[in-house]
Amino acid sequence: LQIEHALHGALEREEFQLVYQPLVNVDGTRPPAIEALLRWVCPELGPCSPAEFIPVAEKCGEITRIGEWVLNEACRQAAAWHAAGLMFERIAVNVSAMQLRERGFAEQVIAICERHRWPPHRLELELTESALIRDSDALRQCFDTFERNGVLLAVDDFGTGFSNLHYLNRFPVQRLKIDRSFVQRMLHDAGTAEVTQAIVHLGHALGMQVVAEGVETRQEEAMLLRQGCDEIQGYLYSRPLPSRDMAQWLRRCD
Ligand code: G
Ligand code: G
Ligand code: MN
Ligand code: NA
Repeated sequence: LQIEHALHGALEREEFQLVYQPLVNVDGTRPPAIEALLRWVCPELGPCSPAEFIPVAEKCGEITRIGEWVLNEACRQAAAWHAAGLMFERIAVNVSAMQLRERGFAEQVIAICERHRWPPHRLELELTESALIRDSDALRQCFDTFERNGVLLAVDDFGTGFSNLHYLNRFPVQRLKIDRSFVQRMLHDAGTAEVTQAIVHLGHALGMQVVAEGVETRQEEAMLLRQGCDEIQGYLYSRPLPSRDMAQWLRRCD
């Protein structure tokens, strides 16, 4: 209730900010991608994680406006970086299952791309598995619009939910992101390493790329590379950074 109260009007008071974290392409043939992550410093409650306030925003309906702000701000920033000559392959934005179910969501996404002249094929939406457990005409239409326009889809935190593998194959998903809990355990637990290897094989069998998130050490990176992972994300390369620091990181990387 405290969070719900504090969320009300937080957008107007400009309390939200995006930070950015790179996803590094393993073979170095493509520039990195960038994921936008939402941050909220509430004047009363202090810093509040999206893991805490997104579920509240979903329940009270604020997610619609907050999600639109995130998409708009991420595309605005991405277009500004590209205009400044910074190289990166795509911008990834987290989208909640509830946003996906809103009427006209796909059209809103395309309109935001057009507003900032950001190519839709350079925008990736990160969905959780909960968005993919059911099929419906509305969801199908939404995904059709994304596919027609080239908007990319990734499944975030893969392995922690209950994906319907049938839908995973039918929906136009280009990428799986192995949840960081697997990465944290894989060096110490042979069973977990087999799970990450199986996810890489599954993704590749479905024609998808596979990303490992939460990679913190060279040893984790080495094992993931041996397993055939396509992209690596984690503190090993960079923590999530404010936009100016992200721009610097991209310049150094060039
Ligand atoms: O960045 P951090 O580790 O605090 O993120 C915690 C969780 O919040 C992660 O699951 C992440 O995917 C989610 N998250 C971060 N930013 C956004 C956002 O803009 N929208 C949604 N729906 N989830 C987000
Ligand atoms: O669910 P999602 O993958 O969107 O969550 C991303 C969150 O994971 C971000 O909030 C970010 O702060 C966190 N994160 C990113 N890289 C690492 C990492 O290497 N280690 C840990 N512990 N957390 C990470
Ligand atoms: Mn994510
Ligand atoms: Na994740």
